[in-house]
Amino acid sequence: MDGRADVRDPLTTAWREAVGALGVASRDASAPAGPGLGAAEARALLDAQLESRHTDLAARQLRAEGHGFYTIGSAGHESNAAVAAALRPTDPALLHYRSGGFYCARARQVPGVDPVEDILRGMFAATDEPIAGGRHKVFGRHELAVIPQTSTIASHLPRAVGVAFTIGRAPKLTAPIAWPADAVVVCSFGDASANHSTAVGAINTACHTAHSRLPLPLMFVCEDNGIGISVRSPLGWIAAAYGSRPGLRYAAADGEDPAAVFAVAGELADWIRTERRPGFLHLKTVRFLGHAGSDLESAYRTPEEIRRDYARDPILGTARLLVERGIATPGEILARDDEIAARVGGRARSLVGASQLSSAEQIMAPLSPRAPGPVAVRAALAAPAVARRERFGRALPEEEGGLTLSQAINRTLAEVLLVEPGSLVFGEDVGRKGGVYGVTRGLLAKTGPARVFDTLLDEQSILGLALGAAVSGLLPVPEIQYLAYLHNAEDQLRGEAASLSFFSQGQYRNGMVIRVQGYGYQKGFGGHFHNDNAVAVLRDIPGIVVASPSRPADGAAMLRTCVAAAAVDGTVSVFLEPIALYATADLHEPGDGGWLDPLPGPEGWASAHVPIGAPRVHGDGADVLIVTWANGLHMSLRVARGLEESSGVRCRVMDMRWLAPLPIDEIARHAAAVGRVLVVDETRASGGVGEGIVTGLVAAGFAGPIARVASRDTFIPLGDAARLVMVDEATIAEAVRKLVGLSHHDAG
Ligand SMILES: Cc1ncc(C[n+]2csc(CCOP(=O)(O)OP(=O)(O)O)c2C)c(N)n1
Ligand SMILES: [Mg+2]
Repeated sequence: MDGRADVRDPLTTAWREAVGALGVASRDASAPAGPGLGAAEARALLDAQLESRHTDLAARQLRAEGHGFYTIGSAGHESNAAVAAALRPTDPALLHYRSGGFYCARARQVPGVDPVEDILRGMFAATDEPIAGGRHKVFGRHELAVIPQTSTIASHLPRAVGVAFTIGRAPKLTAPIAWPADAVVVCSFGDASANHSTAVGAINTACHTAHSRLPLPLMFVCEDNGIGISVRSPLGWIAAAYGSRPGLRYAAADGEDPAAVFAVAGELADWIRTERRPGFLHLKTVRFLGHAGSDLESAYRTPEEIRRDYARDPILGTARLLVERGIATPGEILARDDEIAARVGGRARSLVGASQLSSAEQIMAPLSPRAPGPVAVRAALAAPAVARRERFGRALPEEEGGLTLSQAINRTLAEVLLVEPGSLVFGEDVGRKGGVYGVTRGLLAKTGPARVFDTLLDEQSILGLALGAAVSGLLPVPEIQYLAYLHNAEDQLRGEAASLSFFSQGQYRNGMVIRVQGYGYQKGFGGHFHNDNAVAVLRDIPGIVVASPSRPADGAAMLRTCVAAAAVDGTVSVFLEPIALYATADLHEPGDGGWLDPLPGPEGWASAHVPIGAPRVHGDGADVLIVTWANGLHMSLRVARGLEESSGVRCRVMDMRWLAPLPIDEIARHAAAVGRVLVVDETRASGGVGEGIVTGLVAAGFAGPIARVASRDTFIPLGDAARLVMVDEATIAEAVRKLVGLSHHDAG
């Protein structure tokens, strides 16, 4: 680490010996080093590669001494530095964990950034690391347009497609985006990762988009070292799989030949920039030093295999180029290596003991910042009266009288599209058809296809579009057609959307509102997948907001809140809509219109504002507090009326409205006032929302009786049998009676 020959690792020894053995050329040093690669650029390439290599070596050395926390490196992949050199520093980049050479090369294009410092601080989990601040070791920096990634391989590809889609869409939008109009998005990944369904889906979406003649300036870079941890990729697989995909231009280059990489990457980048179509760069590399520091490579590779790769070292390739073209002598190159080794080693040493995150509050601060005041102000903003009149025609929403939940959401989406120029509404069937349940009806016709559009049938790509649009500064409102199908794409929400602000300290945000249609009670229609009532996967995602309106007026107000929070705080909200209540008009009697709400006009939006986490209480009963939401509210209000009439039991019914964060303080306050609590949970008994409510009540010190009714731990069957496994009014009524001592069973 200090550059002395006697402590050099075999890899460094091998390439230095090979460089020492290179003959000295007599060429003119000012001659171009290759097509487009000037002498200065070639030297810069070597520097970036050496910086990356020595941070890897330093990580291993420090780990051996008990310092640092991360040893997955880029050694063998440093030819990706030439890819960075072929792009612009303003081209958004989403990088593979072995793209250290790319990162170092890009940093050279932006004054004032020291990539070695950044990478080392990441390894030490230092609080002053520029992107994640000690929360992870990632390549990321706002000044370099490098968006940080998670460790989930390939999970960044759908977002990369989304960013490219947004750049392509930008000329048709009035809202500005974060990237130059002619930017090319670059995303890199490994050869094993190329098989992940996330990668396959993202690449397919890119091809589908190009085939549809929509612009998508995106360069996929597959850094193919032929292996994924210990599993070899079949020979020739990447070329076979991606060499001739419709709409995707394929180019390949060998990492040991930096001039070729630069030329091929440059030509492909230029083509993507002009044609606005996706390209696939197959970058052939080797992997040195095993998968990570903890990986004993000799368990699955022979020493000969490992040594054979030394000849393909990209740094040796650059050295050869410099020498052959007469740009540098072997001696100069080795001296440069010593210099960079010493600098990196010195910096690494000085960072031992760098300060790390020291409190839970500090760690969590960037997770989900909330500014409720500005959110309330934003949520009350309306488009000018003329624009509204033009959009809605004869009847403004406030002039329509009582509306259903689906109508209220529809009118509010229309208002959002009017007042938030960056907002986009998209998903399967949301455009021409106007949604499976008509919730988005008319939006396409009034707003136009640039901002309201149908997507291809892939939830992962729908969320990827949202992730890309949001990180580019727009305000996506994607729709997932059914809750059951969110599971197909869950990592895009959990791993990507929810974590971006955390891993970038808010430097990158992706505020969005994901509308999801869900829950049961569709009168026996549809079976499990259209009646899915499981929300456990949403409740534990750190930082996200889960909104679930029941009444039409709340649907409107809460949607405005979520949109405003996305814009102001970068909040990621899941807006869970109860399908069974979309068209519900009545509450107690047929024709009573008890589930219709008139919507206020803009002058009433401020007073109708529903802050995140604020529940609504119906009635002031003092016998039992029923805590519920969504379909549970409709059922509980009916039960409450029935019980009051039949036995004088008076319930107070709380509609939580928000499933994350749960309004535990308010629940506990009303529980204390009433004394008995019934939780009516239409989701599953295990992992459902009720568990959180009961735990919260106990933790808050509530000592009165608590009962809970929930749906059964099963999938929902087709037909009338569905009623047998979901909470119903009879079960709710019986639970209330039991709580107040009126139960038939108790009466014996
Ligand atoms: C979704 C997912 N599954 C498994 C892993 C564990 N894992 C980390 S790297 C890796 C191999 C990746 O190989 P490749 O894509 O070829 O990249 P390379 O490390 O060779 O550059 C695996 C299985 C992961 N990070 N993410
Ligand atoms: Mg690999």
